[in-house]
Amino acid sequence: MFKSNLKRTSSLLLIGTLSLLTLGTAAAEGGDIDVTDMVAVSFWIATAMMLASTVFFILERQNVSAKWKTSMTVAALVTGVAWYHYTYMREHWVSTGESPLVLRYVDWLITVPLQVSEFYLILAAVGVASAALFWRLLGASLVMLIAGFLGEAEKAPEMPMLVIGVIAWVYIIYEIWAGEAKEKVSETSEGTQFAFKAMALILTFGWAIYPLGYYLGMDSGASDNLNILYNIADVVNKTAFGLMVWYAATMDSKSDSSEE
Ligand SMILES: *C/C=C(C)/C=C/C=C(C)/C=C/C1=C(C)CCCC1(C)C
Repeated sequence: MFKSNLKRTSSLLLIGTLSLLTLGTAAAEGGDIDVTDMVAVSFWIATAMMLASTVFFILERQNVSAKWKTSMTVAALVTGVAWYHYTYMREHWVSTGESPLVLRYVDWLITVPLQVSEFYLILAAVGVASAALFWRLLGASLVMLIAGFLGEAEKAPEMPMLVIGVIAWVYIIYEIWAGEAKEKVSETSEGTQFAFKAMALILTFGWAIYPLGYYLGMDSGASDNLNILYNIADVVNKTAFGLMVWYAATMDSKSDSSEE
């Protein structure tokens, strides 16, 4: 009892300190946005969602059983890193009206590997994933992101880069739905099975929003569509992804405590 109160107090202190440290950047200048600027509104909503999710995942970490704690930490890191970048991306959009291309890809370059690690961690903890699977997924996601960046930055032709990116993404989907983890996962806990299913669905349907945004943004001057879709996609794939992990964790944590 005392110990868990202590833990809770220390995590609240941590959050409090972090919030104070970052308030300056979070509440950036240029807070005025045009009411007709839907892209700016979507940047603001995504920023707030990322912050709220981060706080939620950190606090809820206390309520899940030990084996899920690392997964909750990684979920909080994903939304936390995204929140940090969103405060700048939002500012970039509001003050220039242009896509925050570099910031966006810097964020993805950190958060996508973190999510791949999350996927691997959950499966590796129950012995159904090999390190080789992790490296294959990481490699494919890097190919996907680098192709996307080169295309969007107009350092390489946009359409071929989209095709390369999509091939890498389809390969990831294939690994998940038909690869080595698939058969073995049915022997694991209810929570792990749920997390696996949810992640497979998110990587297939949630991730599909990104190539759509890229495609619609290829028309120069269509950066509104691209940014709104990317912002929605980030909320779905980071917040919802973390929530699925949290839900899976609570499923297992409940059955663990009733066994005691
Ligand atoms: C938190 C950020 C996430 C989960 C970002 C995911 C990004 C993608 C799935 C991007 C996919 C793309 C393709 C499939 C084709 C090429 C263009 C990209 C990079 C937008």
